[in-house]
Amino acid sequence: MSMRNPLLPALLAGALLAGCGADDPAAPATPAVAADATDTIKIVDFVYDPDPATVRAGQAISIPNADAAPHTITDAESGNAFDSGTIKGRATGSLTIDEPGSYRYICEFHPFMKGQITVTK
Ligand SMILES: [Cu+2]
Repeated sequence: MSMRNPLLPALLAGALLAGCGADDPAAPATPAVAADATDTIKIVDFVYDPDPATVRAGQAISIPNADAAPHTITDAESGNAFDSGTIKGRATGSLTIDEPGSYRYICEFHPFMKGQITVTK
């Protein structure tokens, strides 16, 4: 019996190639919903940041308003699913959304201010 197996190098090479090939599919996109979630939406120069935003249901969102003007974060569709109420200039508001979903919102005072928020469980 010979130790030399003419197929062995080919088998090893095949195993190595298979191992390499398996690396790419083995690196799936991490479900980063939780990591992307924020608890703060800033308002600076009449712009919401981040936009779009992802938050967790029931999580209090802090809304620091850096402008002199008052702003709100108000549900753009029904107008009453959520509403931060008036956040005075240089003040910080707060908002909690309990119902998971994807929402568009506006500023009640400046309807040209638009944002999107995704609420995850
Ligand atoms: Cu505003």
